[in-house]
Amino acid sequence: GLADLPPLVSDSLLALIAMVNADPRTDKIDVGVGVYRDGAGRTPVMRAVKESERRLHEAQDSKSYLGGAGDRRFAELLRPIVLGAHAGDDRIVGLQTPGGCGALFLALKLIAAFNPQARVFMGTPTWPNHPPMARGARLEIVEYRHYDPVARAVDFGAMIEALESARPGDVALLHACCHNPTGADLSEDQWREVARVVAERRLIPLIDFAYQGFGRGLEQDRFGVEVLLEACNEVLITQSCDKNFAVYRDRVGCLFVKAPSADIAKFAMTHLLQISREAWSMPPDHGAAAVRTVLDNADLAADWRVELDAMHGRIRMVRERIAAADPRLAYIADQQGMFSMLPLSVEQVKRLRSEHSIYMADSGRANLVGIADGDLDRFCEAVVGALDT
Ligand code: PLP
Ligand code: TYF
Repeated sequence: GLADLPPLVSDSLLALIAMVNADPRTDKIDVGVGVYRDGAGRTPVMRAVKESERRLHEAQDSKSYLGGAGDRRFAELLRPIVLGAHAGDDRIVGLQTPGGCGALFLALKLIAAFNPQARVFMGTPTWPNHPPMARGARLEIVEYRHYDPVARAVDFGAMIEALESARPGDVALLHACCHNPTGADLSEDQWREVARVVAERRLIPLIDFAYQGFGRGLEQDRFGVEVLLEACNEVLITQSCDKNFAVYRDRVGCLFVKAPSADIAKFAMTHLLQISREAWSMPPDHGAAAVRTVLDNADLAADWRVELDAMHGRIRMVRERIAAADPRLAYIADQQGMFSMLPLSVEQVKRLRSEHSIYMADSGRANLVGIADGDLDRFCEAVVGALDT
């Protein structure tokens, strides 16, 4: 019966949300779960999204089913943003998914359907949902070290060594930008080298692209995607709009699959629709329709870019401020996206919670842009104090 179910460890990031909410203190600093916050500490609905929702509400005259691929125009409008120079390549097919998680689910299941022997190479540490999702697709995982905690940068030697040991058909799971949890991204030369090894070893790149626009900028952040599309015949890209359109709970994402030919790409799409039919049948519409409406209207698209660039600017500002607080934190200015690992022990992390109501993951991962402007000095002082004890 149900009592025979094995015990589980809960998602530690989601458990942290509950812990923050349960703390009655009013001076809490939440650098736990990864959501963007503005200088006032809010996660607002973006202006262009708000306006597109208004227009949708006015114009929408039906909520009838759209079909398994969801909003096709949504996926089409994302192509130039996500695929850049490869947007017109008819060997690449895309479909709407429930968030980046839905795209990852489909991608891993698709891989398992054509090659159950494929192993998924993952740099550690990685996003805590990656391993269970790969295991859920019954794929074996091979770990290597992504992050060198002493150099506070990518352990590129370990990465290349791991990829060179992979068998043809194995999967290289890569973070396109804004590595979660370390903030340590590949340089352009390193991307070129990864693409060379992945192509030479005939591996399949699975690129998780959840934070486009939060790293170096919208166009710069797809550098790795473009280089791998240039080098490889088979590429999977799991995209999320949840961060860069701030529509988190609406679950907006897209999976792009590049096949060796347009015919094979179309055939792969029939399998993607079969896998999604077994899970959710059709993705939820509203968030993707809102993103589509933004991208389909020049005024809204332009305003989205302005606001996204301002969010990116705040991420850079917060990083510079924290980096300037202490030489031991200087590396934070060289990293990308919302997250970095702070050099703290679990005990120090727990003391920051109890003594300063500062909440970060046990690993020391902090969502730096979670700090409101008015809390930045207090955050820096508390972290530097913790480093000294
Ligand atoms: N991949 C990474 C690395 C993430 O951090 C996230 C965050 O949520 C996702 C995928 C999934 O995104 P979504 O919320 O759109 O499912
Ligand atoms: O890493 C994070 O904080 C974000 C949000 O199951 C998230 O990616 C965390 C856990 C989860 C889904 C999203």
